[in-house]
Order: sequence, then C-alpha cells, then structure tokens
Amino acid sequence: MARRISLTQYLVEQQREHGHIPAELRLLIEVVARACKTIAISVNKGALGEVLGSAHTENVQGEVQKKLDIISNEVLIEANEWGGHLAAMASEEMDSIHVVPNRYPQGEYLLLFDPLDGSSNIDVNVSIGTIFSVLRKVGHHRGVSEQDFLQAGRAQAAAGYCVYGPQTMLVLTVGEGVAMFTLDREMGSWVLTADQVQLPAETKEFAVNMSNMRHWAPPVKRYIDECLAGKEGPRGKDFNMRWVASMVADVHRILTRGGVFIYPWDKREPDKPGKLRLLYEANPMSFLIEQAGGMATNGSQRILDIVPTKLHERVSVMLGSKNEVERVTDYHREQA
Ligand code: AHM
Ligand code: MG
Repeated sequence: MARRISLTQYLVEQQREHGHIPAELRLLIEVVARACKTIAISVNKGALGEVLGSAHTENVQGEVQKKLDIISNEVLIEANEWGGHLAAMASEEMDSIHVVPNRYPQGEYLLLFDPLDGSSNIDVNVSIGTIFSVLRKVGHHRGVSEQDFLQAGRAQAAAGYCVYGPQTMLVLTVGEGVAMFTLDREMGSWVLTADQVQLPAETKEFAVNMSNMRHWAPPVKRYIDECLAGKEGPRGKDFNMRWVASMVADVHRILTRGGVFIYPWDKREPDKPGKLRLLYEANPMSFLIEQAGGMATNGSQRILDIVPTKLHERVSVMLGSKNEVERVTDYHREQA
C-alpha cells in the first residue's frame, strides 16, 4: 500500500526541505484544518443538526447571514484564539478585526477568512467551503490594528481553502506549490492526495454568471462573446461553461482540470470594484492559482499586487489558466 502522508508530516517535511514553516505557522495551519473538520461535521448534518436556514442577521456588507455562516465563523475564532500563534483575525462575517484576548499570548500571525463561502448553496446541498489567508504582522509595534491587515496579497505566508463536497478536501499553499489533502472521515485525518498541482495554460472552459452579461464592461463581454462563438468564431474552438456559484467549488475544478473564473465589475453597483472580497476570497485564491502555474488579475493589475485600503475591499476577479487570463486582461488594456 502507498505510504500515506498526513498534513502534519507534509508540513514537517516542507519545513525540513525549505525551512519556511516555523512551528507557529504549522500550528496555525493545523488548527485551521481542525476547525474545518468541525465545520464539515455541521455541514454534513444539515437539517438533522438544525443548522440550515437564515440567521436573520446581516453582515457588514449588508448580506443576510445563514446560520452556518455564523457557526463557521465562531468555530474558526474559538479554535484559533488560544494557541499563541495569532495576533488577530479578520472575517468576511465580522465588521472589524478580532484581536486575540489578553488572557492568551499574542503571536506574530494574522488570519483572514471567509468562514463559509457559497452561502447561497448551503440550503440546496451544493458544495461550499472555507477560504483562509495568513499574513505576518510586520514591524515591532505593540498591539494590532486594521492597518496591519492591509498588505498586498503577495505577502501571504500561506493560503488555502476547504471544500465541503462529495469529498471534504483541504487545498493549501505555503509558497512552494499547491498540495491537496482529502479528509479520511473514519480516521479523522487529512491525507495528501495531490502535490505540486499544476493547471494547464490552455482551456476550453469558463466560469462566469452569464445572467449579468448585460451589465458587464466591453472587454469582458468581448471575451465571453468570442468563447460563445465557438469553432466558427475567432477562437476556433468550442467552449464549455460551468458556474457553481461557490467560488471554492469553481476554483477547485479549475485547479483540477483547468479553466477560467471571472467575477467582473458590473454596472449594477458601479461604485464597487466587484462582488468578491480582496482579502478573504481573491487574495488566497490568487495565491493558490499562481502557485499552480495560473494567473490572476482584476483586468488591469495582478491581484496579489493590489495594496488594500480597507478590510472589506472588493475587487474584480479573473483567474485560472494563464493564456485565457492573459487574453481577457489584454482586452482590458486595449480598451484603456
Ligand atoms: P458569499 O461569500 O457570500 O458566499 O459570496 C461569494 C460567492 C462566491 O462563492 C461565488 O463565486 C459568488 O458569490 C456567486 O455569486 P452570484 O450568486 O452572483 O453568481
Ligand atoms: Mg465568500
């Protein structure tokens, strides 16, 4: 039987080989992974655990929260508070940062997360996930504030997601490629099932919410129109479309077989750069995609180079197979 490599073993071996996973970061990743197992149990119980439906509250972005959004947020906070590895946390579901309480030692890391991404899919039993991003607190100042979180995505020490689908999988990068772990439910352990994941530069599959087409800017419309024109059009090949409406599930498919994911700016809310959040969604996913040989931009700029100006900043997102993201980004440049 093939040797099973656990998450712990993977992290220890990465530290030996590359020396960039100090014990605190390893603890942090293991605690997040453990929290994801707890969230997976609630997700799997569904109606039996009385966790479905709305919590009848709104988050800072004015979105109605589901019970599982709140449960997942609490699980992540409770799991990460006491270990001494973190200075503070920020979440899509909290107005402001959560500083580690005084009763616990403060560490050097900052954890950011979307506790349960794909909220609209919770009640219909479609894949959802947890997305996380890890930054280091820079400088030696005492205390921690929102300002400490406003770092460009290229500064991430680690990032990943857990997808709650037919299989529960943890996908992780610590800056040396992308590794995928599958949860062995009987053993309760994460087992390495793919390492050094690479996505193809070419693809024939795109993911976008087509119902917004009439609101898009011309470069996005041009790119999708050309894909839709198929063999007879300028691209000379037929394209396939997929849209799960859970970014985690769409990105997981792209990491597995290639593709391009687009959630662009659109005219519905012209003052917002996009729907997705830079710090909790776009940055961690862009780090993973780049580590797998793909590309991620907002149409004009590499996502990982954007310096955030606020915690809940939104961004236009185009990520996935390199040649396709390059093309749609070029269309934006030609139009500028
Ligand atoms: P959420 O974090 O509130 O779940 O919103 C983010 C989700 C993404 O997972 C997904 O790509 C997108 O929203 C789907 O949006 P839409 O319903 O507009 O297609
Ligand atoms: Mg989300």
